[in-house]
Amino acid sequence: MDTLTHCPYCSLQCGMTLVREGRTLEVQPWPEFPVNEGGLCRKGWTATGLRGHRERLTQPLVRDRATGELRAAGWDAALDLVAGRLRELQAESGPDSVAVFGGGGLTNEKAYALGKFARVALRTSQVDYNGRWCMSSAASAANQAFGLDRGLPFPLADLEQTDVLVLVGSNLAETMPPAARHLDRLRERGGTVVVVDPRRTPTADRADVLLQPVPGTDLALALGVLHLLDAAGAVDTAYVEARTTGFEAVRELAAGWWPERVERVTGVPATELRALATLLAGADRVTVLTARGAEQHAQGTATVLGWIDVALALGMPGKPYAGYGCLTGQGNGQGGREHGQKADQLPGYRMIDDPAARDHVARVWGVDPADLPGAGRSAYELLDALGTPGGPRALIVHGSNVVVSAPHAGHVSERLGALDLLVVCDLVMSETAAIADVVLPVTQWAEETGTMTNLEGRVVLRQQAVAAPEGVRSDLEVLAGLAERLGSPVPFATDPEEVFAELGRASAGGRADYSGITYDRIRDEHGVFWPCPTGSAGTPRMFADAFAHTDGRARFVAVDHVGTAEPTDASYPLHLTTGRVLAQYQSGAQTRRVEDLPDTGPFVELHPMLAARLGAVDGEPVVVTTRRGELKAPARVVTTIRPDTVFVPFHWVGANRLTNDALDPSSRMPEFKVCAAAVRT
Ligand SMILES: Nc1nc2c(c(=O)[nH]1)N[C@H]1C(S)=C(S)[C@@H](COP(=O)(O)OP(=O)(O)OC[C@H]3O[C@@H](n4cnc5c(=O)[nH]c(N)nc54)[C@H](O)[C@@H]3O)O[C@H]1N2
Ligand SMILES: Nc1nc2c(c(=O)[nH]1)N[C@H]1C(S)=C(S)[C@@H](COP(=O)(O)OP(=O)(O)OC[C@H]3O[C@@H](n4cnc5c(=O)[nH]c(N)nc54)[C@H](O)[C@@H]3O)O[C@H]1N2
Ligand code: SF4
Ligand SMILES: [Mo]
Repeated sequence: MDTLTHCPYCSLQCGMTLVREGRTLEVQPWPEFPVNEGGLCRKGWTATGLRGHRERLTQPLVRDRATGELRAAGWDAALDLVAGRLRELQAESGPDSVAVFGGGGLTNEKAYALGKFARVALRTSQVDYNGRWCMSSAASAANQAFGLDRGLPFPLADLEQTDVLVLVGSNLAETMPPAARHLDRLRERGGTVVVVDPRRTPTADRADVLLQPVPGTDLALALGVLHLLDAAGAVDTAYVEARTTGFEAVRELAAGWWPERVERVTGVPATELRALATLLAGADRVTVLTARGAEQHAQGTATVLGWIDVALALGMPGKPYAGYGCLTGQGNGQGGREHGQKADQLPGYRMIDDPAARDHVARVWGVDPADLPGAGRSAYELLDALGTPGGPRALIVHGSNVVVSAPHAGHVSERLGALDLLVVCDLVMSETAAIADVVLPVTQWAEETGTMTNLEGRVVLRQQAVAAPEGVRSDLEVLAGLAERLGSPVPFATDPEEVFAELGRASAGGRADYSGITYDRIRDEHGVFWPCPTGSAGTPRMFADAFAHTDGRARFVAVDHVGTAEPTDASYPLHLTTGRVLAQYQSGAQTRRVEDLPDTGPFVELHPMLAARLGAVDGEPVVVTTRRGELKAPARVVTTIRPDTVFVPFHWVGANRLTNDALDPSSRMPEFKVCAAAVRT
């Protein structure tokens, strides 16, 4: 039996065929699916490695108060217990004493059901998700600049037809390997790829130009580019006039960022900056893409806005094979932020404080709009408030392993410890599940059906290929079971296709309108791009004629570089940055358990010059300290990193004990990508 489906991991959502023979399940290519054309990365090829894994959770577990151990329990007993405790806590401390935490890896159906569950069954405002840590700064910037946020406003393959591609803080050769084909094809066509990254990554190895700035200085770099473009008369004034507002303020600001000043701040030689500006000024089609390297900063939104300003000054957004895009990250990083698991949002990318949005969604849900709570706390602020006076006393987690992946993780673990009740729904005993009071085992990707929205805004269908192990329920069933026990005024559907149809109705008329999309259409068309109102063909390319602001114009936003939240000093003289390696995914809860993927543990990348000064030896342990914690891990001495910067991957416990919880004022994204650190042997 062959099933066409998509990978369980990143936002590329590579198509794959799952071939079932007897009890075995094998990953095979799906060559016709256009996004990856049959290619997969190592994680995709080994994705069935968690099936039948000995550490797979297959029964609910409840912590025994006397012994402190987790003990197996029946589903009814576990759900009764959870619902009973939630009711008690809410009776004592009000609806907001219960919080819900979701994930950008959840299907659209789950993300939708989770948001509805929080607002309708729990009537809590306290719901948010790990997408705050992922692309929220790019989302916030795109909403400000274009009036709408869809990661890539064009199909990924369009990259091949651009002339200059600038990747700011993306290591896509390791984080979405099949996408790197487009860089090669673009270069074969004579185009140029520019990478901006403090490390010479495998992506930089496939590029023509590498700029290696000090972490956290990308905005200064963007302002420097704008300065030079303006000075050279390379601003597309006709476009600026016809399609944008706000350029003058940006021009004034950029005037103060002459190349030598940019060099002092970013460490990028003025000659390299000039060469980049010349390259951009001479190109017909320029595409700028940002990823986490540019975004995961306390000034992440401003940084993305700075690069959008560059794209707008060149007249690119809306032009074919050019413009700005963000490479989203999690499997459903895009859809996960559209359907209501975000603190300030209702389905269809509607805002929860908009009366018309509340009316529309309440009608679909069959409740009174007045009963819907308002906006709640953002992800980190929510975790930070757990167990504090006035903060949530219970937390339900679906699809995130915050003990490993949250910034300032030592503090987050303390807050989790202060809860009256922690419920974690997961497939495996993640580090977060391991400290929960109740663990509920859920189905994994090949065992269930649901839609995901990939980095292009293409809605794809993951189809069930095998039966779930006995004793395991889907997230939709868990939510429905809890909702019923909590006395929800309306029932919750458990059939994904039915939930998707309801989501479509709830999203109708919203910015992310899915109402014209059906499972059958997705099957027939290799995915459907939103916005897709009923009767629409879908929208692969956006902004050709107008941007989504009511006046149809894009906004230049003047944003100045202020620097990182925690500058280096004598005690912490180095920049610490964090990120990914090819073979592991996120908190590693899934991939560390896949036998065929190398599990190296954390390591500390540093430059030979720094290593020599510290007496650090390749392969021998070093200790990284920050104001928040310390990590001992083997040194990896590499010439590819800046000598003033160290890099630690975050797939294992440890990196986030070090990271800073400073937040971007608008997206509330934490500054994962830079803090001040010291290293010793
Ligand atoms: N193998 C693998 N692939 C993944 C994932 C995974 O965990 N593993 N996760 C998925 C998810 S959720 C996401 S969000 C994406 C992330 O995809 P990427 O954004 O490509 O991944 P990162 O490694 O977090 O960061 C990218 C680069 O930013 C650089 N960087 C660090 N600081 C700065 C800075 O201040 N400025 C600039 N310009 N660059 C900087 C790092 O050196 C790194 O090479 O990957 C997705 N794909
Ligand atoms: N230092 C540092 N920290 C970072 C980052 C960084 O670059 N540096 N990147 C940040 C980014 S971009 C991201 S996206 C986050 C990600 O970090 P997390 O939010 O921790 O993401 P995952 O590791 O994917 O966690 C998903 C968990 O849910 C489980 N799971 C998977 N599918 C399902 C499902 O369908 N239902 C349920 N109930 N559970 C499921 C998995 O087994 C796993 O335990 O990390 C952030 N943390
Ligand atoms: S690139 Fe992403 S979606 Fe594709 S196989 Fe690898 S992890 Fe899966
Ligand atoms: Mo992410």
